[in-house]
Amino acid sequence: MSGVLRMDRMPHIWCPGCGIGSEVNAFAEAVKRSGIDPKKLVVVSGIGCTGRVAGYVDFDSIHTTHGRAIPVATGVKLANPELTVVVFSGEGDLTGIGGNHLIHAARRNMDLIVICNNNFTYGMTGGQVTPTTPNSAIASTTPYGNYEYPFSLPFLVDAAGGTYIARWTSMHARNVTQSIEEALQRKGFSFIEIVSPCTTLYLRRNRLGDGVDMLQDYQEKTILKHGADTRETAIDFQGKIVIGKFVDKQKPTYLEAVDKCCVKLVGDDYQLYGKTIPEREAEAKAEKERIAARRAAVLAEENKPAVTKVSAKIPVKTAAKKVAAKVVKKTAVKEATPAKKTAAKVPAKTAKKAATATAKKAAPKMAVKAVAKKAATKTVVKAAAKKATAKPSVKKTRK
Ligand SMILES: Cc1ncc(C[n+]2csc(CCOP(=O)(O)OP(=O)(O)O)c2C)c(N)n1
Ligand code: SF4
Ligand SMILES: [Mg+2]
Repeated sequence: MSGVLRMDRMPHIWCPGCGIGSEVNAFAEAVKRSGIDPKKLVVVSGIGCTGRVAGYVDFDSIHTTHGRAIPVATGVKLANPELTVVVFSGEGDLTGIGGNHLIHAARRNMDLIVICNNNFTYGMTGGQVTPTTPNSAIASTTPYGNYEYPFSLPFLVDAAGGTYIARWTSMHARNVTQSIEEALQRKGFSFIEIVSPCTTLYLRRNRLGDGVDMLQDYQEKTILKHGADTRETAIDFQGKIVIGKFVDKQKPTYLEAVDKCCVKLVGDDYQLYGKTIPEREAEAKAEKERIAARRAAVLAEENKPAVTKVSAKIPVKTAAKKVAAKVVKKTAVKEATPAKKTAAKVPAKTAKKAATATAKKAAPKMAVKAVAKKAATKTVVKAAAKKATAKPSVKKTRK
């Protein structure tokens, strides 16, 4: 995950079994696979446990005030339309205090990707009821059970005008990655809800077990239904959870609508940030091609077969040692044979010197040296052979 997450900030603050970690992992994977230039990606979070995501990603990011992630992200996008802007926040932040911003960004088809961690509770502040807490569920503020009717987020965002809407649980890591990858490639308002366990507050207070119990529960209770009518995606307490990609449609984004209106007023001379529409379109096309090339490279790397030859992995030093051991395994006499061939070429004086030096050392070592240097004389060979056969054994050398 290095290059995507700030590993120097680990360990993170999330509780064991909390779903946020898996979601961040899936997000990191999606970014890596998408081919998006990390320098052109911005992550914005509000306040809450999920809001901490902005602090862990290795991109430009903003940890903004409670409920204000979407307006801040909108500002970033309008200031520099070349950026890909992702909002990663909790359902309390996005649909409670920030609910107004959510529906208006969806209505405008603002070019944003909103990843909403829905754990049915205000995790960071102690487990209060939120706009998605299922009816009858217990929260710190509804100790006798929630008597309100919750939002179904896909239905809310669909009604408001969102153009890409999907829902998964934190157990569906691969689907989450695919959805985020898809959203990163498209224009307009994308909303991805991820139902996730808040083990410490929601699960414990409702006696639903731990994180693993909830993953099992998700496995049993989820119904995959791509293209489902969002009116049928409500979640009852411990009831079925409809998951899938519900909406994927095209309509002009906010910036495209602004362009269209301004061209009508100003004519073809209209410029945004000093660039005409054809200039911006050409730049966008070139960037798209760069993204496609990077994505193809990442996918090709993923499909590359792993290096299987063990020998290729052996570090040079180890390989050398192995060769040496092989040489030593044979007796010194045997090893001396190739040396014999070169013996005649070496002057007698050198031979005497070498013989004295090598005789002091252990025979196996000497044998290795002899082969490597190919410089032993007949005398050396004889001396080495004598010593090697007489004393040191292979066993001793292995020690
Ligand atoms: C203006 C304001 N009101 C209230 C708070 C307190 N507060 C901080 S986080 C939070 C709830 C966050 O819940 P959610 O967005 O669901 O995130 P989670 O912790 O569940 O991931 C609240 C109410 C605040 N920080 N600022
Ligand atoms: S309090 Fe809940 S949401 Fe927050 S980190 Fe812990 S389990 Fe996750
Ligand atoms: Mg929450």
